Amino acid sequence: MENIVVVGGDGFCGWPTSLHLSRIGFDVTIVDNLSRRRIDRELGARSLTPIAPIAQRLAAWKEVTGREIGFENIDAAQDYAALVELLQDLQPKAIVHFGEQRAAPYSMRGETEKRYTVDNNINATHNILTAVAALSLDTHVVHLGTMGVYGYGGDGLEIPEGYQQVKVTGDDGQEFEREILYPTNPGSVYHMTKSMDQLMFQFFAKNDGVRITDLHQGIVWGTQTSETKLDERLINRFDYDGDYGTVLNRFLMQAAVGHPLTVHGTGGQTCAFIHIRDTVRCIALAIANPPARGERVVIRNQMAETHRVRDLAALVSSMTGVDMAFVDNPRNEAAENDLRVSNQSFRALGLKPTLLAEGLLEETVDIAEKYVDRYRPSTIPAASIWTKANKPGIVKGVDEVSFPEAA
Ligand code: NAD
Ligand code: USQ
Repeated sequence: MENIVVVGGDGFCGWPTSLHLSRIGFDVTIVDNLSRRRIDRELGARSLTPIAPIAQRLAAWKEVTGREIGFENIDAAQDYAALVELLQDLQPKAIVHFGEQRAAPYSMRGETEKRYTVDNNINATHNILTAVAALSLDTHVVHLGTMGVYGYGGDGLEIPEGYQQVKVTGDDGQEFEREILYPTNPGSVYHMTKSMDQLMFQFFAKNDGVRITDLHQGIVWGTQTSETKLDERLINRFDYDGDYGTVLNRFLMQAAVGHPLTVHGTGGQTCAFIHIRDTVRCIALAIANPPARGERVVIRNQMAETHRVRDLAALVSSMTGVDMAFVDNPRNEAAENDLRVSNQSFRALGLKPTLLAEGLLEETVDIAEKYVDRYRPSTIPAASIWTKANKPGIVKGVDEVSFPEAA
């Protein structure tokens, strides 16, 4: 049986991935320091869905399927010796690396959170790569990166999968061809750490021959997979608070309680999305299709479709009858952007993604409305402000806002 280590396997993407990989026959060991649960307590937030403690989750999985998933409470950024010992012992076929602080707003709260995000994310990635190289393992490192490394200032150029052919003109007018990492343009300290991860991957692939796949993932929506649905103790987390709640989850939760949908600015930001069921499938596909030793880092864009924030709000509003509110944008981001992204790589591997239109109702009825009693109103405001010039969100009437491209 082949071992897979899932770093961050107690989190939103990591938990359903661990279950799926276990179900398809891998021996899975989760490495997680449970920092995400700690941050929830720090913020006074909690998942809308009642997630069980990790020990109960694992016991339930064994009870329901007869399969065992191991768990090690290791901080991948700080407990290097423990990480090395585990990898030496397991000699995993792959390490799936989800173990980073992933909220852009949390990473912009203040000095403490900025420094924590950089320390945690950079060290975790570097420790994993250093350990794999030092132990001379043939392990495939599969990292969850983000579409945000490309920036969201797009003007319609299709974003390629990680690399870009360029021509550089030399002093004497001669043209040189180069293939470079697509220029990064991070929009938060969190996204900046993902840009920095890319350079570490490039170096360790070149210098140590580490086999690496970097998945540039869009915003993940949806909650449940076929595995997490098997028993309520296996339920996945659903974040809707101002730091960790992603935009669609926030709108769905707000609609369930009749709170106006908090559209930032004019809602002209276009973002990439993928359902959690497809995240899980993509990771299995990435594991099954590793780069050869010595090959450059494989970069795959892991997204299904793009949507403009105000269109999402309008969709949720039309489904539920709850109004949209246009609030001052707490972020420093382009007010309007186009986004076209290539996702050829996963489509060529056979991915047929779930689209928003197919899953939205299930999400509303089975999650937002079902667990509405667990909602904490105090966690709705987005309290993290990108730059000092920005003021906290003020709800404006729809009539006060101009819509450059409004339908
Ligand atoms: P999450 O916060 O729910 O899960 C991350 C998990 O990693 C948590 O369980 C946390 O306790 C653990 N962790 C963090 N630092 C660790 C450390 N130093 N050592 C051990 N464990 C540690 O986040 P998520 O939504 O599951 O995201 C997982 C990964 O996918 C992240 O790297 C994120 O950047 C990426 N990603 C997420 C999304 C999304 O929409 N959720 C989109 C694109 C990319
Ligand atoms: N937004 C609103 N109203 C809200 C919340 C968000 O209008 O109440 C807007 C934001 O201003 C932003 C967009 O919605 O323009 C997306 O914000 P988000 O919080 O849903 O997503 P983001 O901050 O980009 O981060 C999430 C994950 C992160 C992942 C990233 C993928 O938290 O881990 O890397 O999505 S991507 O966006 O492709 O970079």
